[in-house]
Amino acid sequence: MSRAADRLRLLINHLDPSPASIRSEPTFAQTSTYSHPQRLRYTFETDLLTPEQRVFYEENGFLLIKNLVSEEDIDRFRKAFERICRQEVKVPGLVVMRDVAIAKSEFVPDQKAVSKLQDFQEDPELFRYCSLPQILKYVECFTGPNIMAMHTMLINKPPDAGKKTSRHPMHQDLHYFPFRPADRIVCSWTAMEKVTRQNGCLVVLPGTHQGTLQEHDYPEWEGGVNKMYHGVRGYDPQQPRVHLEMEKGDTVFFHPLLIHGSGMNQTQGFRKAISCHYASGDCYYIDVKGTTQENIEHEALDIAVRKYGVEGDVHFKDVWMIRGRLVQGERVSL
Ligand SMILES: O=C(O)CCC(=O)C(=O)O
Repeated sequence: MSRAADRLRLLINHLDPSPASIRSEPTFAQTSTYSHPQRLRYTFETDLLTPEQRVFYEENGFLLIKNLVSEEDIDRFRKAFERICRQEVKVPGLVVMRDVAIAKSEFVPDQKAVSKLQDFQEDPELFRYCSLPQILKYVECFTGPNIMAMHTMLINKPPDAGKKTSRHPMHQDLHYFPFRPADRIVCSWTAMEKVTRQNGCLVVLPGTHQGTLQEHDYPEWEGGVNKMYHGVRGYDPQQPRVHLEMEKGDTVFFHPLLIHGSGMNQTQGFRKAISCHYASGDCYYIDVKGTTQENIEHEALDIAVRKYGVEGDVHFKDVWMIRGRLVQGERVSL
């Protein structure tokens, strides 16, 4: 055990003299106890995370759990994805994205043309991912007992066509979200196959969740950048980074201020991952006018107007209220 974890165990034991009496059924809102022992700002005590894991997340802003989602579930998500790509099902609200390097004329209805699905909350099979009990048990450690699934994605990173467009620029997810507090938001990202540096694994800058939200914009990449792929402006590529190589079913949970992205896919295969951003049902919406998030607000509203044909009185907050689904506890204010 690390010295920090040792100190933490002592601290927790010190603050919680009768742990046995409060530690039954920790995943249920009604029975679990939530406390933030001193100096622990990002995680709750729910009896699931070890002191070492809590300290790790507090210091680094991410936590990787091996083998959390079964092969069987992942294979079912893959089949659901393929059905959507073949246009056998139509999912309300779903956004199907294609890599900027794939010209419209090359359109073929299969997964080769699809780089990402967003907003699959109306697809019962894919949305099952967001309600998996083993995922929610961890999510609860960051959000608390009321949990909303706010944003869903299945990322199908294509083999790079030589223009480096398969990269995802380094960014903070909070840039996209008009709700707070940031510490009660977490992303779960599950590898649907082995992910390596070769096929473009996630890259994170440990500890950056302790900073503030930075300005984001489209990076000036020669080969082009995918729609909505904003990156931290003035990002310094010399900063220490960690490549998260993962096996199928491994899942990483990370804070929305953690700077992260992913590299080029230099293989011939498609690198798949499924993810959900969760927020506490007690989070609240903010007005992003006059903040660095105004650029993404405009873009998101433009898309909503085109997609739903709504004009005028639609706000950034509405776009998120429509997407959000309660997966545990109560929808208090989101
Ligand atoms: O899966 C990836 O390549 C990165 C996904 C990501 O960071 C995002 O979509 O915000």
